[in-house]
Amino acid sequence: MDEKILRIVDVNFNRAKEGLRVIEEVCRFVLEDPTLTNRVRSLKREIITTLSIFDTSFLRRESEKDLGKNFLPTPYPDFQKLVRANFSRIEESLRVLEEVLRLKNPKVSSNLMQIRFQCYSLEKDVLTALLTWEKLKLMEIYMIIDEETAKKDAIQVAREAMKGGVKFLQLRDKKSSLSEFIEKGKKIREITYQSNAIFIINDRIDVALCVDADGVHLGKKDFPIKDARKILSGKIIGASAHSLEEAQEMEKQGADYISLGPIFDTPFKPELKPLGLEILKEAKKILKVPLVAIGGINFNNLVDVLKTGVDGVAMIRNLQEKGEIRENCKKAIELLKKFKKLQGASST
Ligand code: TZP
Ligand code: MG
Repeated sequence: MDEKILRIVDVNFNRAKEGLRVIEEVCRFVLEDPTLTNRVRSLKREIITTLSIFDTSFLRRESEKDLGKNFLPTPYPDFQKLVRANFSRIEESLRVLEEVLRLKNPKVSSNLMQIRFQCYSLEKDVLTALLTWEKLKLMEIYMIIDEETAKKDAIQVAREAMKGGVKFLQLRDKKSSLSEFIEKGKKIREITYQSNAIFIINDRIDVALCVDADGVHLGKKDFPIKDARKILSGKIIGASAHSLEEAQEMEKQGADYISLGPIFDTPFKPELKPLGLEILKEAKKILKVPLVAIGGINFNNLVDVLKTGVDGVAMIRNLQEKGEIRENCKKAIELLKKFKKLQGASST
């Protein structure tokens, strides 16, 4: 085949492989997602097999003469941008290969087109997973609104929580009618959007969809996680567990995070025996998804809970019962910051 065509094939083959390697590492080490990692690998294998008939030997490479070697790379502000840029490189390379090889080998060209389309859907899934991963990082202080505890309207509670700096908020409402639940949900969605906070609806996937929440939190008796996933594509699905076995089962069903509790006594779950702190350490060892501790967590035990290595701490009463919601939220965030600072200092 024409030397010039082979050179274009060599350059774009390499570019696609390099880009896929970057995506593979993000799926493997950042998202820690074996399914996505394997999808990236198999796409790479398909490209290699498709192009293996060409002699794109390194002997043909003339890197010194390549005009691209002096292009200045722009820095990426986050993983989303890095992943997007690398998918663009891969897709552009595949498109070049497809176009150039159409001159000589239309069969290979149309195979490459199929691969490019697979790449588009992989991109969507990796970016969705990354967005969920980024949102879940905000759950360190996870506030659950409960009007009865706050003795305030949920909208007011949400406003105060945002002023207090909370970035992860759940609306739990077992008393309102469905229409009232939706109405409150819509208003809190507006408020959380303005503060770039994550908004989760408890129990109801229909309400979560209707108000465009970031996700839903489900218990064992709620909508099954696997079925919820079919309906709520791209949304966070959290699940409650009351034992290690349940936590593992919920993870297996596809939960994005697990809340485990009650860790201490709480009037919300009088029928359940408190699990204590040790179970959190065990759960951290066996779960791959983020873990949230819940039940009876207050300013006195918060640091002990954080020391177990959990990814988030969910609270109702501690943030809403006594005095100012805004002040309570600020205090919890301050404690978390101090803890992280100390932890950072001790690990260096
Ligand atoms: N699930 C397990 S414990 C709990 C829920 C909803 C209630 C937590 O409330 P509090 O006031 O933080 O103990
Ligand atoms: Mg529930």
